[in-house]
Amino acid sequence: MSANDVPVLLSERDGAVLTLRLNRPEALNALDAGLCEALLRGLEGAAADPQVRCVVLAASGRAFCAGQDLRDPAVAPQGGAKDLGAVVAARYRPLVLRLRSMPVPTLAAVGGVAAGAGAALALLCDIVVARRRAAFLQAFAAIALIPDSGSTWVLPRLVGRARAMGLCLLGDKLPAAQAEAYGLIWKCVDDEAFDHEVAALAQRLAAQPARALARTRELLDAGASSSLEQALQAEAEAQRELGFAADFAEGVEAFASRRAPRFQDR
Ligand code: T3D
Repeated sequence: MSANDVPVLLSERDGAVLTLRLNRPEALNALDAGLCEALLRGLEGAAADPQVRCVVLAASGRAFCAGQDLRDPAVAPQGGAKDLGAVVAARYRPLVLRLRSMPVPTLAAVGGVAAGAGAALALLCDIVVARRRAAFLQAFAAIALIPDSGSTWVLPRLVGRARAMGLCLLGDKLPAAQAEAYGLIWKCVDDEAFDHEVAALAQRLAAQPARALARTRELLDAGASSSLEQALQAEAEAQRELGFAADFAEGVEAFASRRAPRFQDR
């Protein structure tokens, strides 16, 4: 809850889709301790709920998220320097690890600017769609910090070293259309089509085989830094597991019967 009893995170259910909506629009959804904690709890709840098959990360107001709340007394340098390493380890590490290991697909719906740790959280989702008016900002250099919350890991993987360096060192706002052209995000969507596109994509993801998708994420992440031999081994192990799972039988049966599959494994 915020000081005026408004929840800092809203949970909205539409069938098997859970939307977690950052809700501090007056602060451009900047992340303070309360919001980080609420988001972690929201993700943990979704991971534990067998009825949830897709999580959408969204936000209220004109921004997606302005990153760390710079007015938060835990980080604000006024009144004495703070241990930012401790803040990052306590707040962002668990959040990033939870987000990246969700048992269901994650979709970031970026409706406005995503800066600093806010950009990292969006870019760590499986699929990122952004409103045309949105932008991505590596805000760290402007305040003499390094990119954190997994940014140094995810950025070069998405766009390569040259673009990651340019984005981080220069700190220019990258408009959504260019983010799509760079391969930083899945899709830039016209403003008026955004809500419909997000809802449709979330429902599609929710109908997909969640366990196979979660394994796919794991393997793609691991494959980026493993040998071909290791990747082949990991693929064989995952395929063995999935071959014994009910969703595989359901998928093959649905294919043979020319009907839509009803996947249930997580
Ligand atoms: O600290 C640690 O533990 C390390 C962890 C770091 C993780 C990080 O995320 S570091 C990066 C922190 N974020 C930033 O540095 C971004 C700062 N904000 C901006 O660059 C701009 O505000 C935006 C590009 C996000 C939006 O620009 P614009 O022009 O649309 O809005 P604005 O006028 O700058 O901001 C509107 C209000 O939001 C304003 O408040 P006011 O004057 O109306 O009362 C502004 O101060 C406030 N605001 C914006 N960002 C933050 C913020 N308040 C607190 N924290 C913010 N990050």
